[in-house]
Amino acid sequence: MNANLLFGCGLGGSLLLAGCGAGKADNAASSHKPNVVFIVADDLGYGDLSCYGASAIATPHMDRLAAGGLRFTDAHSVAATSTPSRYSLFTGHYSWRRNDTGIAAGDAGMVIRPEQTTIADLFKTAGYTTGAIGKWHLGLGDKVGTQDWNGLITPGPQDIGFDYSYLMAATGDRVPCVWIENQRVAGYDVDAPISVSYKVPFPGEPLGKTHPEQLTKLKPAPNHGHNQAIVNGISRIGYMKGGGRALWQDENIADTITAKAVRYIEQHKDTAFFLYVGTNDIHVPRYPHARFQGKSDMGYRGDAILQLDWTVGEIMKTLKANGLLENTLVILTSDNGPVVNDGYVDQAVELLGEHRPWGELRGGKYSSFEAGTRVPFIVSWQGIVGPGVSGALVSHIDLFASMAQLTGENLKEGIAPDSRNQLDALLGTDRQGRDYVVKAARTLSISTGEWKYIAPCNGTPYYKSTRTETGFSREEQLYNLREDIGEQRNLASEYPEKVKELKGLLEKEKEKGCLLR
Ligand code: NG6
Ligand code: CA
Repeated sequence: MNANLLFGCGLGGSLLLAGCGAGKADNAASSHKPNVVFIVADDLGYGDLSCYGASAIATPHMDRLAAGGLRFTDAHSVAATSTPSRYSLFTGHYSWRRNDTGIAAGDAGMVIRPEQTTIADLFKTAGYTTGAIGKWHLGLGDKVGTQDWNGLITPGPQDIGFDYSYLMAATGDRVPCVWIENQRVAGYDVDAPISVSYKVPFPGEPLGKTHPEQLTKLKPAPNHGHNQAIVNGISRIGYMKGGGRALWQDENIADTITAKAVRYIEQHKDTAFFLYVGTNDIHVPRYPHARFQGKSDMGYRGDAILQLDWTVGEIMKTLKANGLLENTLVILTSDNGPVVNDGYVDQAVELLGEHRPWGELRGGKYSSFEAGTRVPFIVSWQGIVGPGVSGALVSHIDLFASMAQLTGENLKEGIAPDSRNQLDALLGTDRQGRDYVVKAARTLSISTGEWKYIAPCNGTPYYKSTRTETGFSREEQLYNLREDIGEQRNLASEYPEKVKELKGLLEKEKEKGCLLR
């Protein structure tokens, strides 16, 4: 079949309008289906980019992406922390329907089970080659604590649709602190076999709490944990022994992820590819490369934003250099909202100044208030999308079904059950998007463009350690986001009908299962 027909004008709705309707079908035409790149930043806040209003920091590369593409103002991750957020993005299944999708330990078994169909499987079925690079945080291996870090770790990304993977198992602040390439430790050091435990320390191994003098790069913040295994002068969550030459250097993490992503693009430029890049920036421990240290006025948190911006710039530069911009859909977003102090003494709080990582929103990472899940979201596809700003209500949950539409695949019953095709919203021809989005923290919330309801729960309203307003309350909460984007006035008692309506929608969603812990 003529690919130009399929992907220039033949897809009906979306591309017909976006591509051919705009008279730019030729730009979309290529010998194969459009490449797709998801860049998922970590803990990047709604207000952390200059294109989203930040003035204390400049993010020129991400701004350029936004200026040439579509910048969304009402886009949501499914959850306010990483594991459940990424789980939903990859599976099109609400993480809160399961009780085992909470923040994964570094030795967690793979949260997405091999029998599940992921967005990577979808792309593979559509003839793509698929890659996952960077932060994973979805567990590896079968069951917690059973991985052999010295051999093949299985099941893994290959069992859920990724042909290639180069990953950190969990987070920068969790052991094991090694890269895992195609389910084996990259650069494995035979002289330093690896053991990992989240239960007991290894005798003789230095810990943050017992050997603070070895914390040459970052110290854990009081009352935040992060005082266990010391790797590379930084103490982590969890215990680890060995690794030797395979251990990562935190200052090189962004360079490594960027280099791997660049190489992936270069190697696959002649075939349709789907690439997921999970950046480590701007999660803790923030320890950017010397090139970025001190380059913002905000300490390492700001420097990490600049480093992230550079990563995005390098990826875009590579697409451009290989002539791929007109045949590649790029989505840049964040897994959850921002946090300033998340466990290390890095002066993020002291040097924040006027910068508001959450923009005009309330709350942050972990929170049911908007900043927990309303995230930066930029769609770029030269000649097809934008430029512009879209207020359409969109959610990561819909990426799966939207990519099915993009690639011309039908989703079988039961696959990505919570995902809906919103390709037109992603490409900008529909400026409405969803009727409502459901977001998870300790409790669920639901918002239409205008109204927001937060279900009552018994969580604490304020996390002292991270200084987060959680939005958790035993009372029902209703906010009018059009008039009160900062969620200051609870209108639940004034608008009981609205509460009933939103609660009803939420209850209906929950009928298909809710095991939120
Ligand atoms: C928390 C960690 C936090 C961060 C988070 C996961 C403590 C006290 N805090 O448990 O530092 O690692 O988990 O963040 O341990 S996420 O963005 O990957 O979900
Ligand atoms: Ca995160």
